[in-house]
Amino acid sequence: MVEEYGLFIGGEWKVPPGAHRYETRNPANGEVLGRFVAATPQEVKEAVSAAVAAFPSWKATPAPKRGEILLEAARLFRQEKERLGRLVTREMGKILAEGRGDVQEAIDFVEYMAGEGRRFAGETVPSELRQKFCMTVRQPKGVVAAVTPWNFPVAIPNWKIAAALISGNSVVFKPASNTSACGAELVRIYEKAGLPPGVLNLVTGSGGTVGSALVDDPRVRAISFTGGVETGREVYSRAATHLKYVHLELGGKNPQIVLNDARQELALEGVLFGAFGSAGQRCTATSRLLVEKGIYREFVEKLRSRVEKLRVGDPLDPSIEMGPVASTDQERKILEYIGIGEKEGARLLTGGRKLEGGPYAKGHFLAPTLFEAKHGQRITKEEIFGPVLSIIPVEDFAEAVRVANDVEYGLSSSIYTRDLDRAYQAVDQLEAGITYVNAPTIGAEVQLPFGGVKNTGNGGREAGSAAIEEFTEIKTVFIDYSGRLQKAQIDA
Ligand code: UN1
Repeated sequence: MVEEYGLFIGGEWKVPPGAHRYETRNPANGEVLGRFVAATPQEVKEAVSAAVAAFPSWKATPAPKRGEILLEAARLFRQEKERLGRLVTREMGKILAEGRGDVQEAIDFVEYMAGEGRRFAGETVPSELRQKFCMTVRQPKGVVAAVTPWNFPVAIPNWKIAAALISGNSVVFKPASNTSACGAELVRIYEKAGLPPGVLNLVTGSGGTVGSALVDDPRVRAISFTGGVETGREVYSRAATHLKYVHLELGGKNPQIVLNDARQELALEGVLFGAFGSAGQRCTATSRLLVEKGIYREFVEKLRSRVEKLRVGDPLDPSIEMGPVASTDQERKILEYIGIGEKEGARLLTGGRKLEGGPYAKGHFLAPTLFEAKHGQRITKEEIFGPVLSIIPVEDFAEAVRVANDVEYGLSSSIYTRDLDRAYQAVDQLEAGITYVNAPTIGAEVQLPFGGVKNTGNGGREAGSAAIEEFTEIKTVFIDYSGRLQKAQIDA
């Protein structure tokens, strides 16, 4: 039975008469998972109106009380972890352990934000005048739009929604269209947790229609967007007309550096997990491996033999290590990049093709792919977002850093070495928002800021201590209890 979902506007699930419908499908076997409303610009306006109406009373709700609702949502996410984890796997194809991990990341973050309801700190500083008190308080921005990707269909929406809600904003949420069931189920949890009507609204449909309507509606004061760099640029420039706050989390081309003195086995496990976890469909995925020449041949040979043994197949099967890629579009784009790699003369070490027949017949399965590439070839510079790793030999640490930095993105990065000096030098020199030492490029934890430099974004961070900054304005407050007019900056 295929579940039918409506839009969630002002606390009610609605299927507008004559609504145009679309479906999501399991990328492993084509099974239809849900039917959704392709919202019209008019319906997006209604959702924004509901959020506008709900805002004052949500803003006035004490932050600890908002936190109680979040804590209840976290409890429900925990209770539903298995069901939602399976849904993540069925709707976007990452293996079940990672589907559960996606939900766990949401639980971690929602709990963390619930606690923020009792902190939500400002600052107090002295005044230059007598009997005058100075402080800052945090206030919500207003109506915010959360526009989210399909690769973490439960975790990433929660990074945005939970942080926006604890800060007192009302939210209009647009999930990626191919993971709309995860989006809708997540909204049901907030509804069940007792969120007042209109505080969180769901509009499903395409970025072109629904996303655009949100970006262009002047009542939406902030947009938090995770997705591709081209869309990000368009969101940013269109929102600029209204001087909206825009948070962007875009691509990555994340390197793992392996120096001669690295623990090789550890570095091997790291790159396997970083490059082929979620079939390489993470912004943080390892897409370049830079190996120092002393161990290059040996390391690459070991890696090739490990990659050839990776078990690809039904992501619900616990023995499987890599599932399908998420959609027809993904499959097409990744195969296109594999073609580009071959044409540009990169050496295909393994993979490089679609898996067909038998258990693969109805799904978007690709063989995990290794290229020996030269820095500068397109596959070493552009984001592929799939199970394709470019391996690049480097002379030494200095060249590794130079190559690592010579791309337009700067999200995550990793170095494997036992040399403490080198490790710290990497922390200093790698142009990335995140650097791991002796750990893969993936696996960020929610209590730390997440984001990147260069074309990965526009300077913001989400999660961690940055989460509240993303969704609040600072109000500066002066309280003069002297009973006379005191003049700052004016000589007495
Ligand atoms: C993303 O790929 O967009 O660090 C987010 C990680 C995860 C989050 C990734 N915790 O890989």
